[in-house]
Amino acid sequence: MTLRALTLVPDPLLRQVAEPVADIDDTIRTLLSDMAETMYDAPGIGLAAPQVGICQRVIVMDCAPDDSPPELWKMVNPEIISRSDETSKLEEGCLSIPNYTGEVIRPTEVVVQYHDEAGTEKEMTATGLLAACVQHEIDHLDGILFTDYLSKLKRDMIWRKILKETRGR
Ligand code: GNR
Ligand code: NI
Repeated sequence: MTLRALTLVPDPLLRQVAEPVADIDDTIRTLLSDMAETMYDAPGIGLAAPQVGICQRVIVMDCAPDDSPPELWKMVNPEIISRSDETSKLEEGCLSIPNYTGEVIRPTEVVVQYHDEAGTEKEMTATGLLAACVQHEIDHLDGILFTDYLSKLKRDMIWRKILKETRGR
């Protein structure tokens, strides 16, 4: 297992739409393990492949509380196939946008179809933190960041600061 370098804003890679994975092979399985290691090391509760510079539709998540056993999810080509009408508001952060958070409103429950690392098609129903996380990760695959959901005022404030901090990098 290898730690991979995190892609940070304002890298344009974070705005690309990731390609579907055609073949779930050892390269993808290695990517999934490296992403899991990178997520735990950060630490974070989820990670999408574009955040390690790979524009493919691959995500990992573990939203289990620190004092319970790990619950690692590895998903290839995840797709939300249904969303609840009910919504929840949660304070989100992103490993690619260090030091900023914001409250995001999303469907409370989603059903996700995906392929596991063996290539088997599966479905999962997520609620609570896991639901917010899987939506946040799938957004990354579509070039969407949590700041896109904030008010224009908050979004402009965050991006003005980010561009100032990263000027000349
Ligand atoms: O570590 C993370 N925490 C988090 C908190 C609330 C909602 C979503 C997340 S995902 C984030 C890690 C990350 O940036 N994944 O893309
Ligand atoms: Ni993120």
